[in-house]
Amino acid sequence: MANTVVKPRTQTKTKTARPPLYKVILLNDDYTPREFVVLVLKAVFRMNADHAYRVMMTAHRRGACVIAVYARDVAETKAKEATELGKQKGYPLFFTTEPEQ
Ligand code: TYC
Repeated sequence: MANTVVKPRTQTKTKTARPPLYKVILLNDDYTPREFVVLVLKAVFRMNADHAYRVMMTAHRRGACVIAVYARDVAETKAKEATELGKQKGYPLFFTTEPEQ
């Protein structure tokens, strides 16, 4: 239209950058008792008994299982804490992290 007034955009949208997410991965081993893996998953990753058991069995059968995604520092701290709990008992239980994608 000839008389259309076009208003310039003056509003700026603030986009908050999301921190990149990191996966925490549980690795299987031949020595850590299943019940202990479940206990650690419940304690460190706040899983209920059923979820913890299913995650443990997935790692047991497939060799590894992605258990959760967090911001990098949270993922690394939880992986370290969980690995340390196994170490204290002399188990080779291991949790690692990697960037999502
Ligand atoms: N494979 C172990 C066993 O048979 C149990 C286990 C499951 C250990 C999952 C680690 O991430 C793991 N006792």
